[in-house]
Amino acid sequence: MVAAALLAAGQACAEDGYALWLRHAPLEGEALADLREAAPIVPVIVGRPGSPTLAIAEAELRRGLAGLQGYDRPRLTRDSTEIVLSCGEEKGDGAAGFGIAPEMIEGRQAVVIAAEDHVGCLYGSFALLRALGEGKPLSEIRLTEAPTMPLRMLDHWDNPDGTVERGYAGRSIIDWWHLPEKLDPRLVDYARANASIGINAIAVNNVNAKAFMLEPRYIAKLARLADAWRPYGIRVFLSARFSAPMELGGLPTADPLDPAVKAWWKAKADEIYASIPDFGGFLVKANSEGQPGPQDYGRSHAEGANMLAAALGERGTVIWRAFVYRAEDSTDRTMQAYAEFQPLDGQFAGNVILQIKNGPLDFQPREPFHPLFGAMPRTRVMLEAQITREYLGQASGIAYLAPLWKEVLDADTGRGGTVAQIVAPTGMAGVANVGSDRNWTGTHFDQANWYAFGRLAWNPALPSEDIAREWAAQTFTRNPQPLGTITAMMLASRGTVVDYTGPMGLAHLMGTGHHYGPAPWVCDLERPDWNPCYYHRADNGGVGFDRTATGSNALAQYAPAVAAQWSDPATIDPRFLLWFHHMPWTHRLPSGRTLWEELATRYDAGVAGVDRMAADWASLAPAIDPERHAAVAGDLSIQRKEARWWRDASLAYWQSVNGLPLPPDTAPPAEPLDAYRQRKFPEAPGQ
Ligand code: GCW
Repeated sequence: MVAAALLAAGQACAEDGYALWLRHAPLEGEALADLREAAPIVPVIVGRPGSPTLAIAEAELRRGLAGLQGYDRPRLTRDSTEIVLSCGEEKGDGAAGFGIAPEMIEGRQAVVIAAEDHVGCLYGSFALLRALGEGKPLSEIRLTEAPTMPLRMLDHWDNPDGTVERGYAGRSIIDWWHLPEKLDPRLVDYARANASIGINAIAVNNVNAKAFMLEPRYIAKLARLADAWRPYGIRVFLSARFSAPMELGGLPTADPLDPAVKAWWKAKADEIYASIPDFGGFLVKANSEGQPGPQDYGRSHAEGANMLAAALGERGTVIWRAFVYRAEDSTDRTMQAYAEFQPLDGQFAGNVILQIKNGPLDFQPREPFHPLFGAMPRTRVMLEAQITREYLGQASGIAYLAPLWKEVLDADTGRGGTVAQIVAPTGMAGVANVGSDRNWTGTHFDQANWYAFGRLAWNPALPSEDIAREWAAQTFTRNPQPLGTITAMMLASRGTVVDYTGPMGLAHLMGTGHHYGPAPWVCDLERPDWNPCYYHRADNGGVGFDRTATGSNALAQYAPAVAAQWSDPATIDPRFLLWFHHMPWTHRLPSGRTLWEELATRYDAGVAGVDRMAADWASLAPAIDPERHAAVAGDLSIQRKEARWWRDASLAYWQSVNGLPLPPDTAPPAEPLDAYRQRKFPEAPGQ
């Protein structure tokens, strides 16, 4: 009774976040009247035969339209607008996209979703619901869209035992142990959410892979997943351990040029394709962080990748990761992947894609784009982003990552286009952030990162702001005033995290192993390049990594025009200053402040930014359902604490190195440096 009265009054009711952006909450005001009057009939399918994919499109439209009209099932009138799915005969992969337009058909009002194939029609159905969900009138929706990138992929770092490397949202959503007999219905909801944003490929397991996942029993499990996801236009990929021929096949070597090794992989691929005819292929982390690879046998990455590519043949793709670096190599770590791979340009088989992280280090809150983009014109390359926030506060508070990815996608490589243009013919992968938590991603706002990743892989030209607004309108509220507040909070959030964790180009200052919280003082780890000190190089004289010609000269890996924009500390974008330059603490910046003063200002801005988010969110209480409002308020109070901790620990540490007094108006850290150094978190999640 009470709930009904609240609903009738248009009040929000309790929600747990499971529905994601697919809530289809009832429209309000004119938009509601408009859609109720149109009373869409869902759908009339032309272009039979039908398929599971079209059945899903139809069910989604039915469910979504009813929800938006505030009914439990669609209601018809004599003048109902027909929704017509006009699709080609094949299931297809949706690559040609869809069109949506109003039309008169035999004197009746209709909205036609037209596509060359069934998956295109599914994408069009979700797009129609998205536009309505943002409050656009049905009769005014006209869209023509096709995905920019063919491969729009999620990489799961999920282990077969249910743990998730760098996962902060509970356990893996894949219950490998009980597959193939038991398929959690949640995995179908997962596919549905992914299809709604155009994701079409999923690598199901950690790149630090177990060989046994190639055993027949796992192929059966994988086949069950592939069957469940196929109607949603999603293909499965498997992370493969390079040494599997030894571990599973009993061979004495995994040398990619060894005939027995080649034969083993060929037979394995045949076995997989016998159960999964549209298997996507293998994702491989080789000769990186202890993983086996072709270099163990004196072979190159290209020789390793090409051997696997030959085993797959035309049926699939090898996605080979460029994330390699060696402790024994004293070269600046950010230069090692380029040094390793650039000379191999032109040597990779046509069905190999090189997957390159957005920056040359490792998913830091801010990095310049990776110099390999544009530098391998004869190699298919794709972008790897991290949706899970390993280095950006994990699952605390809010950090909306579209601006981070846009910074990279929009960067001009100086070698034939922006990063987005370079990867457009291939694709983009994101390390997934979902887990068994009821809201999927640990915090409600982390859903936005999953959403934004999919939207950008579909269309990298979309502005971060538009994505934030459409997500928030579907997820929280369409009411313009609170919607504007949420959008603004999201847009500022990543810059805020950069400010309180590592401003001005500082990077990799996080705690050892778990990467949670500040630890800029760590200087004594066995591997030099795992030490924060390796990256900040702070001493009494200054701070920052000299990557100019007087230092590591990492700048030389970029196109000359790009290098030029970063080579002079006087003209460089200050956000990258300490990434490329070692500067005196007393160096004067364009702002008029010294470097030391500027750093203190940025840390304070970070803390203030989080306080502002918390206050803005508090002001939204009347506009958001109480359950999610309280959950986000809790997330933000954690983030407020963490921002202060980062600021205080960092300032205390820098001060211990530079011996300078705190700049005027800078509050002293709450505790002495040693207190921060003593904090230990052996139980931190995600390791
Ligand atoms: O960011 C680092 C992570 C590792 C990860 C590695 C990689 C899967 O700390 O946990 O391993 O990158 O991308 O391979």
